[in-house]
Amino acid sequence: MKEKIEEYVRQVEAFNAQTLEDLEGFRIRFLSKKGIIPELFAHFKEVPTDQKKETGQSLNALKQSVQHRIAENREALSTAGEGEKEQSDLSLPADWHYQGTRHPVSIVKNQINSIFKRMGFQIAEGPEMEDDFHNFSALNFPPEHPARDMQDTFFVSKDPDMALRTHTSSVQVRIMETRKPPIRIIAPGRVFRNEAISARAHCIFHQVEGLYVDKNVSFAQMKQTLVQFVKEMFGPQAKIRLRPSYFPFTEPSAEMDVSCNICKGKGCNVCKYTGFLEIMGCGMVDPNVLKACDIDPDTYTGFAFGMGVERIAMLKYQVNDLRLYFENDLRFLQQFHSSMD
Ligand code: 2NL
Repeated sequence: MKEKIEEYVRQVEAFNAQTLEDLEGFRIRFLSKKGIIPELFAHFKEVPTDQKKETGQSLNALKQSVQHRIAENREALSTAGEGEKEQSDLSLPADWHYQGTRHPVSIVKNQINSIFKRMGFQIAEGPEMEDDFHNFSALNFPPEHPARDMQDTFFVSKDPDMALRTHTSSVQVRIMETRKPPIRIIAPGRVFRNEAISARAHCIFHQVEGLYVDKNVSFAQMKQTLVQFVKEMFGPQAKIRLRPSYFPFTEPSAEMDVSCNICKGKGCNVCKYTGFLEIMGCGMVDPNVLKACDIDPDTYTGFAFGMGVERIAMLKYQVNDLRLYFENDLRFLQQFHSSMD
């Protein structure tokens, strides 16, 4: 077997196909199911024990050199003839070069940021991987809350528990821990939830959350802030509606709807004949959250809100399949333009 292998090594080294067909023939001769290499491996068990190590090594080396030769030869064949290409017609127009465009999620996120910036909110950022305290405990999630379940959250490590943040509230907790009121911030960013991907859900999405903590901050101020946001985002005709809701981190809590821009509130299949579309959650910061961040809830109050950027983009652009926002298909992305690019 030793001599046979040596002979094949010489053949492989000397081989140089001029066409892809020859190269394929070479590949079949050595590597196909009934080819030389599998056959040698099949006879390997007959090799005397004291020669097994050496023979095994040279057999593996032969196999590698065949694979290497094929790759090298294929590369040489595909670059052959490039010399001729250089003489192509220089008077032809240049190949089309695609200019990138701002992603629709970025366009909408920038627009949200800029509306709140003009109302005096600062932009805050924080880590995407969070500990249990900043993502859950400080936000008044009880120990057995279902959001802490592995089915809902991407955990990175156990003890200490680290997870990909499920909302950007964790950023606001970090700001409240380190700054004294007045605090007026928005926290835009990526968030992660362990969900099956569908037209309506994605395991990564973008959020903008807002927080205002000071003396005498009221629910009425929250409402007017959000009315102003909606009018700038959707136009001066836009109306809002607040419905009672529940979040662990706010009390009282509300869900906010905006009047449907398609049917102007008359009712259509986009708003399911209600005249309104749900766009965000909001409420007064729960005293337990302020306490967890060392802010005295008897002196200070606050309001907070959160919205999904993709959801706002879906309403604004009437593109109702969430997956399109994550596929990076240029035919989709190039349809969005913004003056804020
Ligand atoms: C939603 C609802 C909401 C908040 C987020 C918040 C943050 C802190 C304290 C209290 Cl630090 N609240 N954020 C409040 C209400 C609702 O988000 O549907 N988001 C997509």
